[in-house]
Amino acid sequence: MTNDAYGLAAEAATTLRNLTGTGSFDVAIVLGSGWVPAADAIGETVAEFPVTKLPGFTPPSVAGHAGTVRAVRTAAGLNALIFLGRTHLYEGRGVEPVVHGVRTAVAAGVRTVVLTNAAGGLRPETQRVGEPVLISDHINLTGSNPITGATFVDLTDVYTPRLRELAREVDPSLAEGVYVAFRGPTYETPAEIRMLRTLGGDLIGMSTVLEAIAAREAGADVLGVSLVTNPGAGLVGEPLNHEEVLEVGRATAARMGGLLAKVVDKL
Ligand code: 6GU
Repeated sequence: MTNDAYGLAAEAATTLRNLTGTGSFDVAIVLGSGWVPAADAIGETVAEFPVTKLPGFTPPSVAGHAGTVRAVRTAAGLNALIFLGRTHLYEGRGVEPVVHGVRTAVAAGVRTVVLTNAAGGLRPETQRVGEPVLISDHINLTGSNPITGATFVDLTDVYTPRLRELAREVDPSLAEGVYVAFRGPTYETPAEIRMLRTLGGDLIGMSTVLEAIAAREAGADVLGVSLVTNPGAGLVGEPLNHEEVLEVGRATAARMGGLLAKVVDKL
């Protein structure tokens, strides 16, 4: 057994290759809340199993997060690795389990990481519930970072411009926005939501930023897409709940699946 995070990811990648019979993967796709119903559109399933079969993975504790990993062959012949669910910082296991999937994927050959999530919309004047928004940049307010030590990773283009361009070719109606991450698990107060609008945020959630940082550290390109499932607290309407977040995903699965499949086919 290895006890450093990168060694554990390399071990998990070896197990992954053995369990899937796939020598190397090209792309990893992390499906967050609201995106799991879109999984089937991405390609033909080669193998699927609980993430806990791989060293270092913990079972997700959140409804709507299946906690499985699926190896897929896409129409264009790429080997894709799909995580149906993810570990969040608010689960209290620290930052390493949060980024272990991304590190494992990169250790298994992946050069492109697609991160999806359900997010609150901070701009209800221009955003509609059920709409996907490309992440152009992020503000990390989780209080955490997956990198320790004096490793000064450049985050100028965390969300690879070429991949955003490619996504807009697939769907020219896609808006872009800055994703703000809080640790959670509470949703924000209305005062926090007003603060985030002032700071230049467009989307608010509890995931993605740490995985994006880990992917960039490992040299992979990143595409981030949020599904706007509700407006931030106090902006309009009812108090927020997780069931509503999942319901929007079920209603929009076809569009989300089509978007992911077409983007992956252009890689
Ligand atoms: Cl409004 N806030 C956070 N932190 N996460 C969310 C959300 C809001 N809506 C969906 N996920």
